[in-house]
Amino acid sequence: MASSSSTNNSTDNHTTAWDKSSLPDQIETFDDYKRLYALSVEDPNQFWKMAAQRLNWYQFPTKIKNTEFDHRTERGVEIKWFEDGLINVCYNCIDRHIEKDPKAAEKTAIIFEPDMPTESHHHITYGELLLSVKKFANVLKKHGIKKGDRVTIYMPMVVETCIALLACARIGAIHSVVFGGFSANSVAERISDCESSIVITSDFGVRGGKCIPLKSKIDQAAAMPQCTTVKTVLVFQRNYGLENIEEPSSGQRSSLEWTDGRDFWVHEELKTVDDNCPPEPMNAEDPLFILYTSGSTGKPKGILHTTGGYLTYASLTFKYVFAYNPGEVYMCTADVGWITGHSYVVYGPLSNQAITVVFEGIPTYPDVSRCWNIIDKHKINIFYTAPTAIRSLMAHNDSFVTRTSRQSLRLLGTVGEPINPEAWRWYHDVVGGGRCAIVDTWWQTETGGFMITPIPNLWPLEGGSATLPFFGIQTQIVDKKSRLPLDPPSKGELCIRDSWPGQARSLYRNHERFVEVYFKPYPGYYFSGDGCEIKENGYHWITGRVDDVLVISGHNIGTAEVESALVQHAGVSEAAVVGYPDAVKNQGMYCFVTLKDNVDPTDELRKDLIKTVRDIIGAHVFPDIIHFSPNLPKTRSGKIMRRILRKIVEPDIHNLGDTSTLNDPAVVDELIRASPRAK
Ligand code: 6R9
Repeated sequence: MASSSSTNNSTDNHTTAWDKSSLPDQIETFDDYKRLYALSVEDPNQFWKMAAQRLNWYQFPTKIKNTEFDHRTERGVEIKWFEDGLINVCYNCIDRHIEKDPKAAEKTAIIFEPDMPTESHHHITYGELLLSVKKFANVLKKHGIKKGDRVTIYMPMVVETCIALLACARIGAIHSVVFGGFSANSVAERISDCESSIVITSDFGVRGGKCIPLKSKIDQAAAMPQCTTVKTVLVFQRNYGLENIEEPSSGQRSSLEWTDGRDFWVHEELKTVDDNCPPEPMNAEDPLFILYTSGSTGKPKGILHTTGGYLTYASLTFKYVFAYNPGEVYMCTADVGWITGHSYVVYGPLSNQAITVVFEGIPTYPDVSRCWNIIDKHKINIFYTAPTAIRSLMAHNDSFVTRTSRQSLRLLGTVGEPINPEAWRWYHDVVGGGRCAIVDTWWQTETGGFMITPIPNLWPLEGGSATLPFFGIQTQIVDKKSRLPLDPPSKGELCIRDSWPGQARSLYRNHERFVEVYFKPYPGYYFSGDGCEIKENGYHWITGRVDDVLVISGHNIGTAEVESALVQHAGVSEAAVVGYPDAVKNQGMYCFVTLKDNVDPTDELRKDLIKTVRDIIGAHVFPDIIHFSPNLPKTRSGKIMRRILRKIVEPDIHNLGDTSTLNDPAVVDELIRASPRAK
């Protein structure tokens, strides 16, 4: 196995001070940040060459950056990083740690925390992970999978899922993970879009005390007319201690349907292969994975990430933003079905030889202390989750948190949505005991890794602001009306001026749509689809998706701002605000509000909430309708689906669009029944 070349040995220097030819181990001061940031935008070739040196290449690239953002040029939008480099992602996540120090084989890579706290957890060492990955990669090979083939992965949050990703990366197959909550129909759509011949799944998953059938969904998906490519289904067995699990229907577990010649148990297949599986040297621009995200309309978008740039970026952002120290225990609650799981459960942590926790369950099972108990149980130092989880946990008595110790915590993080200042404060004061910084990381499936984020303890935090851009990221606010770039301080739509290595290269087999969605809106820029305000001090405040701005009586009102005001009221747990057409004011403001436990939905409270919003934002802001609802429609990754709420209040309830990503579709019917406008 080739390892570091002589120009590529910076990993050995990490204990020494920054010598300007390699990146420092950690960013220690604001001055260091400023100096390196300046270098990263003035000389991206030098900066990203140093970042790439943190990895081990078979052939270190001679070309670093080769990108074009302007679709009007002859070349058109094209993004290439490290294009003549050869590298393997799996090798960088496992083998190289052991080759550098054989003792690493005995060190923990993954801690598995099962859904049921009483079921035993286990530690998987780097040595064990390597063996499992090699063997599973050989199972894939045995079934004909080779470099460039697409592999659909439909799995629960278990270690085997990480093994499946890494095994694909090892042999150069392109994985497409589909979150285990998606319907058979959605899986079928995603399988057929990328034409996978193989699906990796599990007999079932376990989540929140319930058994979730996965294999049977694949049976259904594979039987659908649009799904014609599946030749092989590899089935993991969720076969450890499973008393007290609620089955979806009687006998589900015992009566798995089986198609001979297509379906194979992984544990049986593993007995037939050896453990010799050298990693495949991949070109830096060979695809690593496809991950589907829902677009605002139509078919899901198959976001395509490639090998060298993605890993360089996921690895460096993980190291610096979590200021990760060897031996620390890190936990991210995201599912591997989302980009956060790809970059910050698997690839970012493992490429840094971190200890990463894989949590099978949910934060509210068996009770709302679960996350804090896990932190104590595994002595977690870094905890990364989503604002929606924080808000739902915050709605309960603080004693669920304070009865745990949480002394091991050093750093907290959030991702997925703007965090309202109240939730930020609670997370900081109650969960972190006031001791831990919070990294509010703004990024997207398309960006591969963190884009705007604090680096801990280098500059003051302001709850609700993702603060400053990461190295190499040049943010640009543009004005929606004039289409012109605005100098800060400014408020408008958030674009990025130049490429970074972690950026998606295209949509799978649909470059045209990629250019259409991300590059045509503001020629020469990557358009994020988010609104943002950059204040005097340079801090970035993400205001939510730009389609979430209301124009009421000539005033632009960010729905996120109103939501943040509503949740400052002591009785409110969560709020979602959307507009509806109004002949007089252009739009009216409709607020869906979830109250905390034991708070009554009275008219008195309605008035009080309107007053709260006007007090906080201004008298020009007036919630027209306040609709109390115990639940809001959410995606399975916890984002409120405002698109559906807009349809309910418009009202246009017969065109709700794609609802396949909803966590609980019944919520929508309930809202329609109770809405004064959905008649
Ligand atoms: C990583 C991830 C991307 C969208 C993004 C934005 C929202 C993510 C955020 C945030 C405010 C943050 N978002 N992080 N908004 N502050 N720290 O979530 O990827 O699922 O593709 O969603 O999420 O609206 O555009 P993805």
